Amino acid sequence: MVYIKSIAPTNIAVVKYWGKNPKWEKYLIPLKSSVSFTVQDFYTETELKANKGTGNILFNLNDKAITPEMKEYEYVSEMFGKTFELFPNTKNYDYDVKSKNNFPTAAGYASSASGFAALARALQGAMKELEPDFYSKYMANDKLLSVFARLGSGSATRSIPKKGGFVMWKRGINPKKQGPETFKGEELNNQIFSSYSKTLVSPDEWPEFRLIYTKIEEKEKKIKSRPGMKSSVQTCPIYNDWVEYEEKTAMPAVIKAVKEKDFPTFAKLAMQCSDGLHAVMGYTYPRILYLNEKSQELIDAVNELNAGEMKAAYTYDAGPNAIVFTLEKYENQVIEQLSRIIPKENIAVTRLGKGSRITKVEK
Ligand code: 2P0
Repeated sequence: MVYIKSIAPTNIAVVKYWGKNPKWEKYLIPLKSSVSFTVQDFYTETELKANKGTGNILFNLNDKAITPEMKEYEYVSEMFGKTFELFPNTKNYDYDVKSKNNFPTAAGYASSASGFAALARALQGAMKELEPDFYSKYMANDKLLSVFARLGSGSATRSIPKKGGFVMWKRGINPKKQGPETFKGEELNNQIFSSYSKTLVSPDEWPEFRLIYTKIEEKEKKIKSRPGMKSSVQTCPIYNDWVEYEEKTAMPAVIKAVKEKDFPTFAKLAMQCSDGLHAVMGYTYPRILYLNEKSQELIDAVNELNAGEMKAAYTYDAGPNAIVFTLEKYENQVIEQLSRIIPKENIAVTRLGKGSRITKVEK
């Protein structure tokens, strides 16, 4: 038996992921690259026990047993299924997994990202103890681990890199390329492993950077990201243009602005990328709408604040809650402005943090 405890932070995308390559859907290969910030204070802690066995899984989320008929169980067992396929020695064990988030699940905060990253990190830790040869050959490398996390949930790949900070998830396979049926063995693995995450800017390179969480609504979202993005890929008429523009123009510009710590340029691009995502959602049939009236009020408040000088940028994912990016020197002013719309107790400030890691090992 081995007991591993791991931790993985959530991450907030600036250039968003919203759609899988239909030919490579099984392996969660995205249609475009994305970049995100690793969050310091919101994370998942996972405890994993592995015993000799045949790949049976027990899963507990936030102190609740997750049973096979539940959606969460389907996601977790799918991830294990693909892991058993790509990393066969992992199937020689039974797993007992307990996962806990320190923030609300499924309210537009990326809990699947930190959850699957923590699980992948814990499984890697277990293999290091139980199957050292297999581990050093196939699982020691964090690039591979980021692929492993991706098999659970796309955005989880961005929570893996140990350094955290500003992370890029490379698309890998070009959407024009053929599907998995045309590749075999090692060649197939090379394709699957071509889409991975790495840190571009570590947290200590931009210590003044702040992320402000605003809780507008705590309800679970109506449309889950997975079917939502699939519907956008299938029906949104501007989808391919959006991918092309972000891949070739917006993302390189965001990366340059973050590397140069050019906040005004970054802030404008960040808001446009968020608006671009919600435009794609709005042009999906049936229309996907995550923002509500309060979300729009917050957008107006941020624009008002930015009238003279760029001080803040909002970003929205699959929910009505905004994350606002700012710098330490503007923090109080931004909070003041936001608190006209949202009670102060629903505003939380955090900064850039480290990525996933093992915190305890017992044999
Ligand atoms: C992102 N989102 O880049 C985008 C922005 C939501 C909006 O990644 O199907 O939970 O498990 O790969 O990772 C949410 O999608 O979806 C997401 P799956 P995931 O952060």
